[in-house]
Amino acid sequence: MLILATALCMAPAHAEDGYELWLRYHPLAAEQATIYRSHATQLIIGSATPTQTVTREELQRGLGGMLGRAPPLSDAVTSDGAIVVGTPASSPLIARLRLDTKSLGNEGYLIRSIVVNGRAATVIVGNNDIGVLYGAFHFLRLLQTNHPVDHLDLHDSPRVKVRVLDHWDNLDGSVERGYAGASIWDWFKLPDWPAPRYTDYARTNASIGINGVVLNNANANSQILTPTYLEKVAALANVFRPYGIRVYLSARFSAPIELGGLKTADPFDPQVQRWWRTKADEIYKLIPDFGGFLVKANSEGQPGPRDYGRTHADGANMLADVLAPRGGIVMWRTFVYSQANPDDRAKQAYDEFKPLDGHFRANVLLQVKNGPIDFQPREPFSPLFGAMPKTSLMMEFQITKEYLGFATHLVYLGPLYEEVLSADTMAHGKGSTVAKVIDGSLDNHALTGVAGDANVGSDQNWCGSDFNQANWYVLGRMAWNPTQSSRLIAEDWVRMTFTNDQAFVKPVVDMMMGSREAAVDYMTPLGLHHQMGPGHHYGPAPWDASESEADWRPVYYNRADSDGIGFDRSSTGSDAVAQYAPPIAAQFNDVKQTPEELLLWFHHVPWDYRMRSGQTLWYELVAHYTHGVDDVQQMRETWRHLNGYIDPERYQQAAAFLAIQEKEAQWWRDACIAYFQSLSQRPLPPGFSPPQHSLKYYESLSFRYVPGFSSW
Ligand code: BDP
Repeated sequence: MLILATALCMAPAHAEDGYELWLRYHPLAAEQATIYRSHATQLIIGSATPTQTVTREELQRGLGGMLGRAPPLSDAVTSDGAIVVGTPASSPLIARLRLDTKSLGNEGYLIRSIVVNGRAATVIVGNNDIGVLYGAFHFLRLLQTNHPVDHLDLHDSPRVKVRVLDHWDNLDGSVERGYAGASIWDWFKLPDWPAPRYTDYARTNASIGINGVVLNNANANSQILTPTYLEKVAALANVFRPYGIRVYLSARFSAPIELGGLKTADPFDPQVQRWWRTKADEIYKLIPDFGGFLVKANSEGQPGPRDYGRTHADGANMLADVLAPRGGIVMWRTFVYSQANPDDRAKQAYDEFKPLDGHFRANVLLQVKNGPIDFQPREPFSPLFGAMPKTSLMMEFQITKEYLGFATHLVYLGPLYEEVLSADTMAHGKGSTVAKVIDGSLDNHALTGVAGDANVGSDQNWCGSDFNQANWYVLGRMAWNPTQSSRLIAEDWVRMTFTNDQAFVKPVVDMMMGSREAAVDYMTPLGLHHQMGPGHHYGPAPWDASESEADWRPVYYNRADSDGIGFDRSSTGSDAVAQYAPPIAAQFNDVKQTPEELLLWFHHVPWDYRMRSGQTLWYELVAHYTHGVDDVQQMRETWRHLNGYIDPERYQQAAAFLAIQEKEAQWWRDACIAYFQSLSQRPLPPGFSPPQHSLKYYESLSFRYVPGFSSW
């Protein structure tokens, strides 16, 4: 009771709406603030450039908010506790310190407790303004997470060069697979009204090291390349520039036809090449630091070079040549499959791109989704990682939870990202992790990247739920350093977003860390995948065969029948396993060696197959579904005990969303068990409750208006 009362006293007085994300800068507890104030007596920082100015503003805002007052600005260190911020070029004081900054590169920083003019000081130093801004955010994070700041000696720099958010935002304001309201880009009012929200968006991204934004949907509308829209894009670029963020655009491959009136978009056609060159000139005139193009070609109805008998490399290189003189890059997506191809969809990206290894220009990044299908709750890593040593591959993760419960399910994606990045491709023997492919170290690539398909919208809390903010956060932190621990990142996030109270932090981090496995269990355990409702992907529909295309149908993926369940991708089936390096291929090819969490991804297995537990597959399937629901009940219980530690607004919304999640987890479990039981013809193992409704009932549910799905 006493603990609860203390917690209540510490809860902030004003209503919280999640807008501040993890940059809340609320007053720290008195004792903590007193300690930190002695390390923030003066602020010495320039304002000669826009980035220096925003760095100064951020430090004043952060320190002012947390400590009750911002340290006064000064020119010289005259007391203990000064904070000295800048680059050797921007600050004569820092230049005199002769710090070794070589290893920091362009975007890195160091933060160190040192003596300046006989006084104890903290220096935040980078080689460039942007590194200093990142350092300032790190310093603020130390205070936000109650870290001691008296003996600092840390330095950091990003391991990945291009760290981008891909927005799937359409020009009409809708967001494909967006569950947080309309697009944040108010195209109609741009360029004249650069809403303050854009600045907060840029601050937020800079705080986690995001340095690029693709503004529009990969299913691109060529209108974005018209002069009218380019002016709007330039206005956004102006807002983002001080924060080290470049804008990129999704380019529709057929734009020369649609906008230029040409008869073709053939990348070999000189007129087409000229059109893109002129377009690039126009863009760079407005946006001198334009990042480049993202392209989805010849996939899901999008135009592309294959329409003209050219390869993906031909298409990508044509655009790359246009952008190269200006320092721009092409991010060319490998999410390519075709219904005209009867082969296993999981194999198609590899089949298309692997033969093109070494054929791409140096300023092309192939953007590869983490798994071979499409952002499922669990997939093996894409076999392209490690298979194209002569090509720069970037990672594409989805932040918006299209297949993981949308905005209302609490699913922290950190463990998913970590699982993929730490997976061993065995491309050059043991230790050839996906992270090493992505950071370029495995095959010596300088151009590297990570993209996250954004979950940001115009909802007041940006992401549709407070816990979804953690997925934006972890994407940025892992893009910066793909070998980080998702648990430590979750802990930082909880402390910054909610409270440093250990009695809250520990259970919430534990809950977040287990949340992805819970979703796997109640949706698609043991390697099942793509069992979601047709088109909109809301809820379970393992029986569904209504989609026009075979490989959009859940039945295509589960292949359940009276004998068993699962997709045979072994050498006796589609042989997708052969796309992996030999030791991995051998492991996945053997049903006994395949990790059980991927069993039904790679094998069609009889219902009575003996699992490692000694139980049958049917038993384990039912047990996993049930476990998933139990886990969500446990999450609710955990949250129930945390009432009072944080503000009532965010507490209650999370509680309500967890209730939705429990209801839907139960629905998933029951619908899937009902359907699979109709095929397995096995009784439910003892101790497991039967589905609440009949299979007919679940099959009868249909949903017309579901968020994020634009073709209603
Ligand atoms: C799938 C989505 C679809 C996207 C596509 C893509 O269902 O809306 O357009 O991926 O990544 O996940 O291009």
